[in-house]
Amino acid sequence: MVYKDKHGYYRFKIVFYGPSMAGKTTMVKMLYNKILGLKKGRIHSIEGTDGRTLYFDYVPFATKGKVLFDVYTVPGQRRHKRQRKLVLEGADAIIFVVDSDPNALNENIYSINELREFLGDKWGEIPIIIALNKRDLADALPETVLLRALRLDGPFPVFRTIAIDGKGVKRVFQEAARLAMLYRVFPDIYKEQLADLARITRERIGAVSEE
Ligand SMILES: Nc1nc2c(ncn2[C@@H]2O[C@H](COP(=O)(O)OP(=O)(O)OP(=O)(O)O)[C@@H](O)[C@H]2O)c(=O)[nH]1
Ligand SMILES: [Mg+2]
Repeated sequence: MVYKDKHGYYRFKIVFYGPSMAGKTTMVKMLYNKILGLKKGRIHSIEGTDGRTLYFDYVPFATKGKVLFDVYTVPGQRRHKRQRKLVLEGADAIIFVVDSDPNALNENIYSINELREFLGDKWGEIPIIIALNKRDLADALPETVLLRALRLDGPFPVFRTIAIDGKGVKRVFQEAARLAMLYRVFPDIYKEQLADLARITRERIGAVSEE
């Protein structure tokens, strides 16, 4: 939930969600090290010896205009379900990171279904930005195959990313930041945009348009 902190910053929470090994931590580290021209606090990462996230990553990014984004990643391994629910609490926008590796298809489906379950009524209301990651893989699954398999025929902006090179990561974050602010501060404008987003995604998936 957006709130004003004691330093006068409006704070928005953005959560990277998705299966283990999809590239969530890589994206946040890229944003932190290379991409964003924003002020940033210290990055916190709690990982196991295999580099997988155990609890969460967290880093705050601040704009000059007194807006601060609290950015988190969830731990993707199935056994950390409870932790994911905690990290998701109060999110203003979610970036769902899809692993384009064909071997990860089942994990992608498991993860998006879990997110649907956690969000309940908020599914399709809270901004969800889709990052199709690992587009550098020679055998990356086609975009339409992924979007259909994950049943992502809703108001979701879709981006292709290569997190290890930082490709597309900034655009994903900017869209999440923009939609988080619209969603919380200008809900009427946000609702209008949702309808447009849904239409664009339907077209991308190749479904028959209702218009
Ligand atoms: N080829 C390729 N590998 C990537 C890409 N993004 C991330 N990886 C690799 O995928 C592995 C997992 O990345 P992480 O960022 O740790 O994955 P995660 O989603 O945070 O995983 P959990 O913390 O377990 O939830 C690492 O070896 C990354 O280098 C990409 O775009 N292309
Ligand atoms: Mg991680």
